[in-house]
Amino acid sequence: MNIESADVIVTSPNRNFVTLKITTSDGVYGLGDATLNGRELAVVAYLRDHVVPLLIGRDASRIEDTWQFLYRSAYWRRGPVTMAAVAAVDMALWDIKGKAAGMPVYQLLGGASRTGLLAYGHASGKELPEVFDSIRDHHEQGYRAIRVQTGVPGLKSIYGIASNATFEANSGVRYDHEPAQRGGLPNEEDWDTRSYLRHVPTVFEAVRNEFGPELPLLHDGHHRMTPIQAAQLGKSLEPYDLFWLEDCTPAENQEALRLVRQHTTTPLAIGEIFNSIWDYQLIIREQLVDYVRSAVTHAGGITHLKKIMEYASIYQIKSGFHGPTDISPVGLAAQLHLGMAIHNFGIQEYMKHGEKTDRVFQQSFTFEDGYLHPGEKPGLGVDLDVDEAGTYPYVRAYLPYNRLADGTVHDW
Ligand code: KDG
Ligand code: MG
Repeated sequence: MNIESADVIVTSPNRNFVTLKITTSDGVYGLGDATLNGRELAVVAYLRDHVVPLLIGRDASRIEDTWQFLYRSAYWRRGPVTMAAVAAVDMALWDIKGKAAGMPVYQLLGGASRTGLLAYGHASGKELPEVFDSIRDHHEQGYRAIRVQTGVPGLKSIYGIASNATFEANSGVRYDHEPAQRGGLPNEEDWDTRSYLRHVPTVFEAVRNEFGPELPLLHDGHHRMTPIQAAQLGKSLEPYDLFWLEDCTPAENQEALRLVRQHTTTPLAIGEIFNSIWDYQLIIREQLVDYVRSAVTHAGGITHLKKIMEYASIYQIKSGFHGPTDISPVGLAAQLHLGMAIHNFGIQEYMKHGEKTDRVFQQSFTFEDGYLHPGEKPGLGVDLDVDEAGTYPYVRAYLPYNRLADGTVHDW
């Protein structure tokens, strides 16, 4: 089972995806997701120019060894580009191992620890009535846990609100929030933390009054607060019993969370922009968070995220893997297999892809009654139609950024 070829496939059905396809000498192939939203071609170059030549002729069954070789032999470690590239190789090799064994990957990871994976969807709206409609709509789609993002009075456009502009830019496909704008340059959005801190608790109060105490509700702060502001928000949201408050501060300062923790019992989730276990070293050891947000795609693949989750399990910290539309169906499937197998699964973010994406990637995972399941196909259970993929060429897309009223660039 030596690796005979490795191809990088870039496709853009509504949004950009980067997929690695590894084929072995016995004709088995595996897929890995390497999509890094807004910086996709950096990973393509890293894979094509630096990683693919190292793969040819290697034994495809040696997953751990290949991971260690790619991580250590580069000398330059970590970083989103490197770790997305390593992740894609890792996923593809797990896919191959599953196909060779005739088993879904979750069986190779230890078998099912549960019957399905609780998923949360994204409800949003500029004003309260739209927020309510969006929550109802998600209920009807079967979601049993819902993230709520709201507009803020005085701010034109902010993270997390599905807008008509995004809808049009994505050729009329309703993504519940796809922030990357296709073509052109990054959108500038505006931000005011004090207005946000005043407004958000009023929305959660209204949502609880309308939908009752049972529904698990989540909220994403998207790295925009200082530690003391995050502490204030966590405290003011306590009466509304959030499932979690996500990315309340810029995640690279792990110690900031000590201060947040001292002041609030609102559960915290962090890590969608982390890419290695080292980013979690302090926050897991000091139990500063409750949920690990990394995606298989951005944190070195199944092999590495499994290690992060084993470390987290010592402290009763659970998973809440990142699953927006910029994780391809291959990346999503990989984390569903991992989520099935680990004991400390918490919840899975799930935004549905558009129809075109579903035609490019044939999926066998299912979403029923609020629960995801990776399916029973050998490997990861996702296939890629290369011809269909070829009909959607890459379109440059950028994530937006924020400025404050005085023009200062702010975290988005
Ligand atoms: O590419 C950026 C998105 O993945 C991110 O903005 C989505 O924060 C996000 C989430 O929680 O899904
Ligand atoms: Mg987030």
